[in-house]
Amino acid sequence: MAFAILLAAPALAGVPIDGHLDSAYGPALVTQTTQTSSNDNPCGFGGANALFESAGSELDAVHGFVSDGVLYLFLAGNVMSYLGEFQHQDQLHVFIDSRPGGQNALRGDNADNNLNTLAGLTFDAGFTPDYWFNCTVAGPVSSYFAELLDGGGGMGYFLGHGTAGGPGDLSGGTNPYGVMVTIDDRNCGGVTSGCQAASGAGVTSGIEWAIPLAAIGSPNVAIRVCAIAGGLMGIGGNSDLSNQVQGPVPPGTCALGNPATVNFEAIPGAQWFTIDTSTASAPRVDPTQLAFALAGPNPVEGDARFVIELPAATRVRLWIEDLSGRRMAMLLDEVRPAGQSHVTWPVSARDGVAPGAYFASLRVGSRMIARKLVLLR
Ligand SMILES: [Ca+2]
Ligand SMILES: [Ca+2]
Ligand SMILES: [Ca+2]
Repeated sequence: MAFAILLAAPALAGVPIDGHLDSAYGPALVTQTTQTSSNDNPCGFGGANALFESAGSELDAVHGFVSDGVLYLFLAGNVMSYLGEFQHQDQLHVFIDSRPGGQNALRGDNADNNLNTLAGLTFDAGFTPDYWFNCTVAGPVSSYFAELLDGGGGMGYFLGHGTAGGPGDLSGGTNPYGVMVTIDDRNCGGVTSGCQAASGAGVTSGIEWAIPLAAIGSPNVAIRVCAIAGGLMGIGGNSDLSNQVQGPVPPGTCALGNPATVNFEAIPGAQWFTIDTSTASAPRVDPTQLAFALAGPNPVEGDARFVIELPAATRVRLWIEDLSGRRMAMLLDEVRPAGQSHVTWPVSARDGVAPGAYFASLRVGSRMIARKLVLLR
């Protein structure tokens, strides 16, 4: 090991965001019971691009848990990518009901980003989603977010672009809470093509999210989630929902079609599932409050100690670089909980690092803070 990292806070039960099911998720919360109306993805499809090319969409099962203020959600399956001349790219929609109020029937005046093509979609009675997360894959992963307020007009962002297959980072958008997502689109198991009974059990690749609870109103009770695969027929065209919903629609249900005509209350079963967030402590916070400092004297004679204060659990990177920008050491690159974290760069890990001035740089989402430190040895 090139250097030691000493963290005062307990280790996280978080998982890598790479589109692969991890044992930490445990058994599926809900499993698909119905074939896919959005084509089955044949094994071998996409060749060298299989990581982000799929000829169909299916939501085979959902796994999820909350750890240290982050909701980890794994949707086993695949999402149809842009296929050249067919111009058919499916979208994955994740609706989260985590607080009172919300939109049992989707309004048409939410922050746009394709959400309003779903206007009129009506959920089961009592399911009132407050947040919408969406992603597509076409080489890069693209992800969007919107708030679903009773009166419409909530916040909405393009969260950014990421990379199929991980590591879940999104860039180029507005992502104050550090939401992460990636897709491994290679699944060719799970359900087959059609509308009849099938099982989605056993699929271990798919769409993986890390959603800090602060991004969904910091709930500390069970929350409810509905995931749907939808198509966008033609560039900028009308949306068209497949029968791939979680919780699932019953066997015999084919493509749902125009969202404005879809009413889950009229479809047997619960088109939602539950995740318990009560083990998480996630105070409502201001995402702009972030602190980073050298904890001991500067110049630094022995171990260099840093303290980070996060308003919400989020991905954090901390590294050391010299004054010309050359990276000397990576001290932290993981999701950290809300509150204080302590990081040490021990003198014993500084072989080859000359005495002199360096920068310690902290990156959280789109924010970066640099602190100058002087090493005496
Ligand atoms: Ca709600
Ligand atoms: Ca399949
Ligand atoms: Ca229903």
